[in-house]
Order: sequence, then C-alpha cells, then structure tokens
Amino acid sequence: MMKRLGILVALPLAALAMAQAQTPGGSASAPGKSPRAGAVSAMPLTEGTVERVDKARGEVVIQHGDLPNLGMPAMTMGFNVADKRMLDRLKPGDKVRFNAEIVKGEATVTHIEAAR
Ligand SMILES: [Cu+2]
Repeated sequence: MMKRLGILVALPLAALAMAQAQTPGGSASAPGKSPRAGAVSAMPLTEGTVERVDKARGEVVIQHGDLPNLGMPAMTMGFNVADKRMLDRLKPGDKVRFNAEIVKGEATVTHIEAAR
C-alpha cells in the first residue's frame, strides 16, 4: 500500500518540480513569492505520537494525524528520516509535530519537533 501511494504522490510532485525548474524564476507557479519562502515553512505541521524508534533501520513509527500532502489519513506507520540524527531526539511516547514527504518512494520525515 505504501509503495503504491508513494508512486501516486511522487509522480505529480516530480512533474511539478520539473515544471518549476523549466520556468525562469518560477513566477508562473508562485507569483510574488520570495524564493526563500520554502516548501517546508509553507507546509503545516502534522501532530503525532512516537510509537517506536529504530535507529538501526533509520525508522520511526509514528501514530499520526492527517497528512494532506501525502493524501494520507490518520494512522500508525513507519517513516524513514531525512537525517538519522533526528532519531537521537525521539523516544516512544513523545508528542511531536512533523512534516513528511515521499523521498525515493518512501514516506520520509523531513522535519520533526517536540509538540507542546
Ligand atoms: Cu500514514
């Protein structure tokens, strides 16, 4: 299921990235936006609870809320992490807020922070 979802999500994202790369200045897709306004800051963080941390596999299992950018409802699942050092700050039971994207076909946490 995750593989199929990954392909469905990754293709439009790749097409969008190529379209932006071929548009000088990217003005067609983001009128008036500064190039510094990156995708990360524009994306709302999703709430979650850490269920398991697997440093050997570079994976964190998160019980997460809706992930609109991945077209994913709330569920508990494993994520890769963009940087394995993220796992050092996580332990089961932690309340977190995070972003996830499809990287190389896998759901990957690209930003994570403690929730308050
Ligand atoms: Cu999920």
